[in-house]
Amino acid sequence: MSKRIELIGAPVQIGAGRGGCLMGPDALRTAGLARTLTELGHAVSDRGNLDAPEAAVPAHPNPAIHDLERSAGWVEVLQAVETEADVPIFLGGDHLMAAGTVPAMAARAQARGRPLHVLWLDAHSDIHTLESTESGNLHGTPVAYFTGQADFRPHFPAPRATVAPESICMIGLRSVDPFEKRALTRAGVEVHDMRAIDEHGIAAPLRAFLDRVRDAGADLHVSFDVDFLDPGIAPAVGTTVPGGATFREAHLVMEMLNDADLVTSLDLAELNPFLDDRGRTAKLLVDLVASAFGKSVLDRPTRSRT
Ligand code: HAR
Ligand code: MN
Ligand code: MN
Ligand code: MN
Repeated sequence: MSKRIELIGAPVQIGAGRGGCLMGPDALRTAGLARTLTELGHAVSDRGNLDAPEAAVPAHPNPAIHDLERSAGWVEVLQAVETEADVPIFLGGDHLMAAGTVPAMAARAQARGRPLHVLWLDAHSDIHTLESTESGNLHGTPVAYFTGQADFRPHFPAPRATVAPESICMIGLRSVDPFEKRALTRAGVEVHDMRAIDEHGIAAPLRAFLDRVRDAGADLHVSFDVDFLDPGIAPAVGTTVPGGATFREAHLVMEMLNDADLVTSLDLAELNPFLDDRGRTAKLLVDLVASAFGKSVLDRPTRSRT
């Protein structure tokens, strides 16, 4: 089915521990994202890259935190995004972007009278608070922020809309700090770590979650962190963790998302082109997005609807 897709560049890089994500949106464009989606029959527009000023916010007592003013600026700018598209695709940018995109998409869903569910594909759970982060890299905090697990004010604005933790499904986790383990349990987030994927496969938990999204009549935001993938196939990320999703596991997730036809927005986060190997990670991401928007082996879904 043809969709109106809008590409929105979010070149955030101060949430990560090293530079490079700034170039993510342009690497995805260079790898042919718009052309690929157009060839699949979609109506694609490109808003270009957003920019964010530093916000005037008080310092935080946690001395590890860096770039708080610029981070707060990005959260404000991204939260304010409005779009007419069926599916905006936010081109990151490190994963701090989700502290802006998810509240923006939750507000959009709310305006349509629908809840927002979030599929979080990541090696990490990113549920640190401003108090608990030891690295001070705020890309490790968006989930705590947009679920309202912690009050980030007066450093960040209040989220425009929040997401219920039970409406989040995380797949791919394999690097979770002790504080985060407790936070995930306390909040009641659905979590499928790589151990569970090894044992049961990736299709069963995803199918169950998609059924839940459909039954809830919810919008679905997919937040795709490049480190969800195994570093052997996706080297262009600052925080590689061995044992990630394989090529076929990742494509299967995307193909199932296409078959379910529930996705209403997507983040592509943490691509660091400075670390890439002749654009191969950027190209893989474009291929994965193609699978999520209709590319299939045959001219019909391989498998019927979930
Ligand atoms: N838990 C670690 C920290 O707090 C790493 C988390 C962020 N890394 C990411 N996010 N790439 O998914 O620093
Ligand atoms: Mn992440
Ligand atoms: Mn990650
Ligand atoms: Mn940590």
